[in-house]
Amino acid sequence: MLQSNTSDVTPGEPIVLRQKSGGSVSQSLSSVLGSARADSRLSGYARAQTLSGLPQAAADWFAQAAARFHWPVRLRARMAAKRGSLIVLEGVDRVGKSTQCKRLYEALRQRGRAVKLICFPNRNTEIGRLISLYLEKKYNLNDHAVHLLFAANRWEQVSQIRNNLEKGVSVIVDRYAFSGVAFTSAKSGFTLEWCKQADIGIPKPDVVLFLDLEPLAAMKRAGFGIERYENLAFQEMVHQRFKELMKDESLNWKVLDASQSIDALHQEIISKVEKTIEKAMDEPIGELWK
Ligand code: Z5A
Ligand code: MG
Repeated sequence: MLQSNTSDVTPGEPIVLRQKSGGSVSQSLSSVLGSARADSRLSGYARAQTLSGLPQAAADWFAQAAARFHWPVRLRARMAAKRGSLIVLEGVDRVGKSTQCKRLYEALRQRGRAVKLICFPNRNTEIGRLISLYLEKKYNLNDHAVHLLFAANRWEQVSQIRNNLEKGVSVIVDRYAFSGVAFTSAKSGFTLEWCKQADIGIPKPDVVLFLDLEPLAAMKRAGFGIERYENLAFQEMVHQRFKELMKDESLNWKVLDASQSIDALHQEIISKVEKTIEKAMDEPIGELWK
């Protein structure tokens, strides 16, 4: 018989399962999962979030086993959990992406959703530090090279994003590959197609919320004009490039009016995101532009 080490489960913490009669849990699970998978993925420990990535037949088996052996309610709930959603916020500079990402993160947490917030560029990695120096105009880089660095900065977080989604955690992303393509292709000599290549295959967003505001209005907001790219003519070109990317109907673009108040925009975002989370939980994780 299986027993767990805890009467309650904190999201993200391992749950230790033991057989009362001696044999390992992985032996017991191997009859369902196949021995290699059970041993390598569980090896005596069952992470509730790992279980959420299982095929339906295995998930059903766990649900039945949980009921039969009276596993704690929250453990059962997490075993039945589905995948999280990848939610991207995009737009030209100063439209309120970071403000809305934070509001969304807090709102989803308060509603009891498992959620992570990340942003690109992630300036905390080695690649990100180089990008940051470039944006602050302290370091010059070839335009092709810096484009590839922005893409590499996303690839270095792909497994973390995927792991979170698989264990039922939704991931909010402040700028993604669309910024990469829009900003580089706004420079002369770059096509959208060339710019997309380096990001082909990263996790596909379940929704891309485009905060739409004319660059002239955005540049009147606080903080505009400090870094590289922050000038009106360039931002207008970037805005055009985003519009071209939005023609891709294989992606779930939602265009939102970013001139409205922070609260009104937040309400619109949360309602779209709740629908996305409910819908995406039963779908496989996609690969961008593949
Ligand atoms: N870049 C690239 O080239 N390639 C890539 O692959 C990627 C990025 C990922 C740095 O980005 C640069 O990198 C960026 C694109 C390029 N280039 N530029 N220029 P960043 O994300 O680090 O940039 P940032 O400094 O955070 O600015 P931002 O993201 O553009 O701003 P925002 O996040 O959209 O806005 P905010 O910080 O939330 O709000 C700005 C101000 O407006 C602030 O004072 C708010 O209080 C105010 N605000 C927000 N919402 C409202 C509303 N609704 N009404 C009135 N005022 C508001
Ligand atoms: Mg921002």
